[in-house]
Amino acid sequence: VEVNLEEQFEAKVAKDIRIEPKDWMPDAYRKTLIRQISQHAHSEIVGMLPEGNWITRAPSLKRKAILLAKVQDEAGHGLYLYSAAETLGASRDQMIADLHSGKAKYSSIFNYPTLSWADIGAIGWLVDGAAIMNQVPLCRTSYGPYARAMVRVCKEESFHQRQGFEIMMTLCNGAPEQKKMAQEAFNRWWWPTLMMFGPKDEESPNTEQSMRWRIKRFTNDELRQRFVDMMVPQAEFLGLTVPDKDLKWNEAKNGYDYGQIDWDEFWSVVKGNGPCNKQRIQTRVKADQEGAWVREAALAHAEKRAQRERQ
Ligand code: FAQ
Repeated sequence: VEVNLEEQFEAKVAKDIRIEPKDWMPDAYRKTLIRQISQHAHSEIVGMLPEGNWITRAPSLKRKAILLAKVQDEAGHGLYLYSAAETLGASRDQMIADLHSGKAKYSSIFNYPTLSWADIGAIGWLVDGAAIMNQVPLCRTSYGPYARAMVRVCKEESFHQRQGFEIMMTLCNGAPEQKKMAQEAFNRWWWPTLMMFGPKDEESPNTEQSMRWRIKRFTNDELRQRFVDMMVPQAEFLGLTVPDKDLKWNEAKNGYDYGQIDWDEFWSVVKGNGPCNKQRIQTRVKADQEGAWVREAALAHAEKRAQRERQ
């Protein structure tokens, strides 16, 4: 029976028929999805922190309202993604406990500090740009609830990227000091953004199987290359210099060659030793502790209402 189920599963995946929560699936497929979706959820939640740092310091009321809306969208994305992971049998309490204990991974990018307002522009433009590049193909991922969550997430990410690009435009068309701020933020975020796509294909243990299961639709290096090719003209349009002396158009491959990524830095950040890892986790743990009374009160209230209805 098992063999038959496995064959049916493979056939569905091959035909691009979505796998749904109650369908049979191999344990390893379930496990890898829980891993990827929970990491993605944690990234959205931790991803609120670098930008949250600037909400009270945004340069105008309008900028503040826009940033507040963007950060709230990220909270929403985290919640859809935790729900998608729950459909696979993962417990939300366990996922959050794993984040807080340092056991669970989340995107390396959110362990870098936001030093100036231009970093908020750079995050929207580059980090959300990379997120879209990675997530648009995930709208066609083989697991139904994840694919459907990605559709809405991508719409919101497109708005986020435009707001980031618009901040960069304003700075680049402003005073020389503003242009300088934009270039410095670009210099800080460019390389860490390239690392978001994950290790090189030959060093990515999960890619091959995830491609076979159509969880991933492109490899890490394919998406990274597309991202570089998309961003270079945008940087030129802004009048900014890509901080990579090895960047060069390659006619033969119809794309840019780019310099060496510092993989030691990447793994050091992934292992918890980036500039802000400890602070990020501490902030989440503190928020969890300080919010405990709200969860208890909500549960007590729900219980009281249920009791009243039973009477
Ligand atoms: N950081 O074998 P692979 C956002 C880990 S966007 C940390 O290649 P895989 C929106 C990887 O988990 C950011 N760890 O793994 C936003 C694996 O570890 P494991 C989130 C990384 O899964 C914008 C190991 O290295 N987006 O949040 C990273 O096939 C602005 C080996 O790697 C997603 O999560 C990294 N950068 O490919 C929010 C998208 N890269 O578990 C706020 C969905 C790799 O074996 C503000 N995820 N690792 O111990 C994916 O597409 C994939 O999971 C990849 C990694 C491509 C990230």
